[in-house]
Amino acid sequence: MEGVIAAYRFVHAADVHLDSPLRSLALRDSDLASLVGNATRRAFVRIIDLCLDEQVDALLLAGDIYDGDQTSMKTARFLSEQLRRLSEAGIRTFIIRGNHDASSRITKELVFPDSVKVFGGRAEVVAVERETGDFPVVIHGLSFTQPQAPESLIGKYKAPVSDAVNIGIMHTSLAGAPGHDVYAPCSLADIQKTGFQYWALGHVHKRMVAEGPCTVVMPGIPQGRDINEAGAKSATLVTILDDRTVQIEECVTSLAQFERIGIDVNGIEDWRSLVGRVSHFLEAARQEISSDHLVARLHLTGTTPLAWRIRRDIDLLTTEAQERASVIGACWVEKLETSCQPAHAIAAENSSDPLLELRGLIEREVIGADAFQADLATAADELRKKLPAECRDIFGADEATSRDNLALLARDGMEDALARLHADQKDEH
Ligand SMILES: [Mn+2]
Repeated sequence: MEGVIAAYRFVHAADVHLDSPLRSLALRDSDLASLVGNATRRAFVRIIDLCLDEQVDALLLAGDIYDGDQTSMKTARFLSEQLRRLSEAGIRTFIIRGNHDASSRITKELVFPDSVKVFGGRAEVVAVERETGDFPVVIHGLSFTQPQAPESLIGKYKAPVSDAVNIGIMHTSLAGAPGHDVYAPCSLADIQKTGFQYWALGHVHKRMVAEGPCTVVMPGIPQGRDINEAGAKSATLVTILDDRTVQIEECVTSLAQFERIGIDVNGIEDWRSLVGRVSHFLEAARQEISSDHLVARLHLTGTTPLAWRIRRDIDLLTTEAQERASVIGACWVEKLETSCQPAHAIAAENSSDPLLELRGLIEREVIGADAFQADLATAADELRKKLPAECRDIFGADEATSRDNLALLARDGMEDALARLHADQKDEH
């Protein structure tokens, strides 16, 4: 159309981690395992579908398409097929590599359609083809070739092209994010000072958006892989309007979303009502989510005379919750936890119940004792040595967190043991 300046539109995604292996041992249910196992691919298909539906100009992938050196040729072929769908629709793809792609040899061998630009180890700026009269758009990219990048990469990018809309793609841990390796660290302020209009970031799996003269987006992983990547996950649809202002829209891509659900069972006295309450919370959570499937971790709290039984029969309650979930549909329970307290434990300080006395004794004399703490730390160290490198933060990444978590585990162990003793005591009567 004459006289009308065309907007520039693209989808920005990152950290697809295609075919990432299942990380949760809790996913023992084979149907759930296959759902979550295929979800990274299906989320990626959704990203491609979004590009096609919205007829965008390009797809920007800001690193970690693959999950690491285990990537198979099958995964690479899947990626190539999907990108060909874009190519056939005249949509370009711009890719940088992330720390997880660096160790994958296949990325380097695979031949993509011509419409796909994979940035190399030197910063480059690519001018996008536009109609005469449209504002010029350039895309800056850089793939760091090593799995570690201890220094900021911002300085390596080229200066903004004057008069053009400058879009940068970068893989970075920003100022640091818990659970993520430090990678090309830099501050948000430094990024905003570059004079670019949009920065397409990747690496941190949690979404972050900063708007202003320079829009900076970390879209997060498009499909969570375990409870630590909970919530709906997305890609970002970006429109640069004819006046060059940037508009963003979050588009959900996750097929299944992990959620922690706290369930207050305070005052519930019979098993049937308990299952009813759990089912009610599951159904409400299922209604609320924006992904197709809910994968729930349930945590029961409150004071109830069922506290002992919940703890002792947690496997049965988990199975009941899973059955309710399957009736609700597209709903799964990956784990059920309890921190419920028995009603009388609080009131009966001077009770003659030997188990309550024992509980008080353990709490007062054992759990807090230095000797016990030391034994616990030694046992944890022994266990940690036997674990693969990626699991060594199992009790926490630093000493204080680790100590707190071990204390929680010790308390949990005490409750488990008491629940068993309580059940045996009942059986004798
Ligand atoms: Mn990364």
